[in-house]
Amino acid sequence: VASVLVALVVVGGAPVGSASATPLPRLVPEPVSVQVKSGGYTLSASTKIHTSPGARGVGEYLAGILRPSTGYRLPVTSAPHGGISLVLGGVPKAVGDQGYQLTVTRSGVTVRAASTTGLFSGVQTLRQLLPPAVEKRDRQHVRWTVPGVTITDHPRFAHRGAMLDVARHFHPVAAVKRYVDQLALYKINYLHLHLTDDQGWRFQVDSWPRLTTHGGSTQVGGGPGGYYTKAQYREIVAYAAARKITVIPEVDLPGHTNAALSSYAELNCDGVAPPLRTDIEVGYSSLCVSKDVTYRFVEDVIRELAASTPGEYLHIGGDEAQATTDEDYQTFMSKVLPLVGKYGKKVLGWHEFVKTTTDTSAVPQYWGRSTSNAVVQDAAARGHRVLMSPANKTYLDMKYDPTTPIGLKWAGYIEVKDAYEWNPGAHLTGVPESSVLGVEAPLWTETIETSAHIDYMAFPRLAAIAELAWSPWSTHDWEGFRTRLAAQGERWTALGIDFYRSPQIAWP
Ligand code: TNX
Repeated sequence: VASVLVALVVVGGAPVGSASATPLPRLVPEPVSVQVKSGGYTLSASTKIHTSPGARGVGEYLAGILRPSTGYRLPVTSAPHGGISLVLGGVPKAVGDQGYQLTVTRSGVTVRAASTTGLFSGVQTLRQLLPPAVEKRDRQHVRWTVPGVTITDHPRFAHRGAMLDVARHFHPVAAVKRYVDQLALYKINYLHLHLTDDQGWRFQVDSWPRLTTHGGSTQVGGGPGGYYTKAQYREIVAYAAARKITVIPEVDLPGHTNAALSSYAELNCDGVAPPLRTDIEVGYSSLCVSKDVTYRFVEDVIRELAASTPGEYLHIGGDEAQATTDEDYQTFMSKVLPLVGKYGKKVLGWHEFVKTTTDTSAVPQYWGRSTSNAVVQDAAARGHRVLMSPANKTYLDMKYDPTTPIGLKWAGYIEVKDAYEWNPGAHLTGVPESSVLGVEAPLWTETIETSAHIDYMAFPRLAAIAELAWSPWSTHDWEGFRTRLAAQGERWTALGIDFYRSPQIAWP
């Protein structure tokens, strides 16, 4: 009689049971616990996707991934049966709001979670358990077997983010959606859009129309730029929401505002509008802190942006305000931060702004290179949560090495191992894990012009940051990560992502 249980291996602790004939699934981010069993479920032309009431959207999303490559109909039904089941409820408390359990036996696949967000994360794991060819958009002749596993999983940090700078180079709606789809695969749940900067204003503001018609009309290098209409912005927000990703809009203030200053002469202290800028200098522009019109302008922008934002955060920038005196910066922030609250939102900002507030709901985003920072440490001690984006670890616009054809290098070269080998919960002196809200990987776009550029800079490093943000620190292991990342490469190829083939990884 053949042994039913071939192997039982628990990832994240010591291996249990006999050495496995079944390879461990190569997942990113690594789940909290994976048990490999014998057997497995093979999809067929008659497989159905059963969903609990309220989870139909997740079922349709899964079907949308599976149908083109499998060629199966995969109807989404509410009648319980074998096949694939997405079930709300019946999970232990430890799985929490965002976690899930996934069980695969010969008769089917069951994902259980307390929320559709948890089910969606489970669906991403299920996707990665299928052969990489599942990502292709035309029919593949492959045996679609999901290995027998029991997975229990939940995130280390509630906030797992990526930022895209659409100001330096404008990235059209389709490019943003493509990035959103890629983020979803790695369980990232926030997309921060850097909507305004010296070179361009990309969010339509009805009360100040020249911000986009003039301020959005160019970009770094002098190309035509562009902007999102309110309807297009809504489309991005809805597309992200359908993938359980919340958009965080950023309006960078009071520096990084040349596009606005160029659009409206009255916003300048001297009443003269400067020309549009298409170079990559920073630190030369500032709103006029002493003028009343500045605060009417900022309030109009915040009101319209908040009305387009279902999420809880507005990002007010606040970085590199070298053209604003310390006193003016303090004055400006003390007037502007309460406006965010007035329109029902919480403040996120680049970390330096946090010295201007005692409101502990405001979140500083740490972007420095040092492992100690007095402003952020003091903020954590006062009770602020911190979003971690250390530039020398998480900045996806940094070159991998001196040969990288695009990207910047002011924060150093960042190879895959550099992006992976740090601990967000212990990186900054005086900022313990309990003070860390999460991790975000920013992608500034001074040199990033196209989706192909985004793909090349984000992959593989985005996967490293996503794992740091999701997986328990106890599973952190460079050798294991390298192996699992190599398998992701096949998936990226199937998705048409032309990623950086880091020599640190043994790509197949
Ligand atoms: C610094 S990081 C900036 C951005 C640049 C970026 C380029 C931060 C808050 N500000 O204005 O685009 O470096 O890497």
